[in-house]
Amino acid sequence: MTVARLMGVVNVTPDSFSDGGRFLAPERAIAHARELVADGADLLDLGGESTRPGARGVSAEEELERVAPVLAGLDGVSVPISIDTSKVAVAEAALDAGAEIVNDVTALRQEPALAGLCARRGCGVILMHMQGTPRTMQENPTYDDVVDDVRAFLAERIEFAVGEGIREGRIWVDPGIGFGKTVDHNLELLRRLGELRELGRPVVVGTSRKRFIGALTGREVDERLGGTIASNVLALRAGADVLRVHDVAEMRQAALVAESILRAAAL
Ligand code: HH2
Repeated sequence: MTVARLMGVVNVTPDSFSDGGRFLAPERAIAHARELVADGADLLDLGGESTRPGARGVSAEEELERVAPVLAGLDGVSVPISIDTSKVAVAEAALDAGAEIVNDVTALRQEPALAGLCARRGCGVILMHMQGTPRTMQENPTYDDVVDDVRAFLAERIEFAVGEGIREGRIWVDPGIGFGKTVDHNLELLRRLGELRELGRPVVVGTSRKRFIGALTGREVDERLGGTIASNVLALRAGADVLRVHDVAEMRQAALVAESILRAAAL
């Protein structure tokens, strides 16, 4: 059994759904990122654009202005940094500044040239499923079978990425919890997460503090830690490889205990 890695979220945005504005000042984002590493993050995901439902897009210049000083301040940090962007200009500057992974919630569709950049740089690439765009994705998401549809989409995006020269071994996939999905779609994807492993690539999952947890519990965004941990522990059991979370210390403890139990069961 593999041990899931924890990806700590660092949002340098004024409007992220769970922590918007808290870490917009570079020094606060840098301090927070270092705290996440001390708490046990195996990698960091740094984002300068919110993708929450209804979010407005930002220009590459604005996005870069937000993330560049944070990347500079994290020079030499002990874990790999992923840049959460769909833009070539932002990804390129971030890779120049030491990022090692590009996390694209549009799976190389918004700017297909991002594929060529990732191929040339040999960086890691996260391909995430989203139906629609952040502005429209929650209007009326529909699927024949959400798991089959997401798996087929990711298979097609892997093929595209490999066709553009990205080594298959550098690709991770993500079902995009909350991106063009109803509560039931999210639950079905988490219940059947193991089916995404058939793609043969590591599976990343991001449930942290998301709206479906609020819908199930009636809790506000800063009160969803219990639901976040439950969903991630079950994702871990289903074979998730990377858990993208805001609350690294609590998730590290939960994962350690869950994995110890599962490992004993596997002996
Ligand atoms: N979720 C968010 C952003 N990026 N990337 C991947 N690979 N998977 C996810 O589930 C995912 C993601 C949304 O969460 P957050 O960053 O907390 O909020 P916002 O987009 O509002 O900044």
